[in-house]
Amino acid sequence: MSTAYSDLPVVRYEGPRSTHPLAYRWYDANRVVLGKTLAEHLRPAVCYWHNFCWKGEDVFGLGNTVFQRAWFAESDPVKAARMKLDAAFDFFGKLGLPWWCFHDRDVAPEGATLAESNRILDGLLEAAAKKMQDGKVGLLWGTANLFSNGRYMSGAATNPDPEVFAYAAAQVKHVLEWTHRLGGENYVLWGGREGYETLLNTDLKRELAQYGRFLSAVVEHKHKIGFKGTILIEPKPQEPTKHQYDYDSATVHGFLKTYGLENEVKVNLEVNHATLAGHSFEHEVATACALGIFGSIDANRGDEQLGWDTDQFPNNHAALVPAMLEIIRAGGFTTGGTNFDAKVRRQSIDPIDQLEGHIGGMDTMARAFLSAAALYESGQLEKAVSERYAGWNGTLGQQIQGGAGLDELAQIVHAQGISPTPRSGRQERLENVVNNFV
Ligand code: XLS
Ligand code: NI
Ligand code: NI
Repeated sequence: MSTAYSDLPVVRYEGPRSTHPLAYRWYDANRVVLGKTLAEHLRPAVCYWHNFCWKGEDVFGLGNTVFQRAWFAESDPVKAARMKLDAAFDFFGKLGLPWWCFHDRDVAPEGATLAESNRILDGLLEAAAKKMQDGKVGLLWGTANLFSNGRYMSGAATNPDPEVFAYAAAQVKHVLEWTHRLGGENYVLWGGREGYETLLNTDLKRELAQYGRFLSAVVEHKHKIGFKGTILIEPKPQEPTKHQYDYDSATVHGFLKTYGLENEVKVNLEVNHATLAGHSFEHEVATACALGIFGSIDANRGDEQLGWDTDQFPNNHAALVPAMLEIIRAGGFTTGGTNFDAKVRRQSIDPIDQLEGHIGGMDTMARAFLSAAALYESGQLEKAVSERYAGWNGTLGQQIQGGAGLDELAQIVHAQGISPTPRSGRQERLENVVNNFV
């Protein structure tokens, strides 16, 4: 069977000096660092939607397919979905990356009813299961598309109409069960339309409660079917809604606490979603790690001049070193991984462009990881940080952590004549240390 990707070579690691455009220069999958291979540390995944579903359209070119792929030209939607599936697995094989991710509606077209949609999806995912039998590609996560169809225009779980809530629940049940069957490591919920356009027509309190109920139902069902993977929420502050409820790591954590789900659900953090929320990516990772909800990442980048989710491939490893360091400090991924939620630009119309986008993205993530691992192993930052907080291991620090109150602390200050002396944070020195490793 020939696909859009058949003529492309299998990508191999050739090292930093290679000038071959279709070789990895930094991603040496089997290289062992910090006790594990790079493939095990990064757990890279190729996403279905940007690669095989997006036709290169933009809002000024709606209905104008610029990517010529056989499955876009096929008029029978189920046949087209089969061709797309063959092409997808061909592409995964060329990259040699170990994981993939999908939305239900990426893989299969919608039918007239949910029952029909499920039947079509079953056929396609049975075929995907067969392709996965050789064990070369596993499912990092599955998810249900609860944002494209018009029924979800006012949200899925947070819709004012309970029928939409129920429909979304039924859709998630099916995809969660399939994710389980395909051995998925995680199940993702990105609440693209779980938010509001205007408060004038919105009962925010009610919508949050609906969302809490929905998420609890997902967790209950996960346990009912014995799914051992992690349920992940993917925070994003806005787009498509003006305000999205899953704004960032801290907001999601507060939400999970409210519904008693903080030990059940973690976050899938996307680089450019962090930027859109006004944070750095490392801030989002560090916050999630500190709050115990770090799960997985969606690797991509935005554009400094554009305030939306441009989903470009990461290409600046230095910018990602601080986030990688946070991931390493927190002990790395467990069920999570690095999903390339990234696409080529509209003018990059050839299949080879997609291959090169992933090669660059993979090398960027690998190089960032290697730099962060070396930085971590040098111990220089860890030493500086532990020295900075050393006082907390002393008597006073212990007293405070032991619950000393205002009276007791006031007494100590007066009795010991405490008068703190400010100390430099040494930011420039530490920035110079980081620069020695990028
Ligand atoms: C959109 C999101 C989406 C999720 C999966 O901005 O990144 O692609 O990753 O629904
Ligand atoms: Ni995104
Ligand atoms: Ni994403």
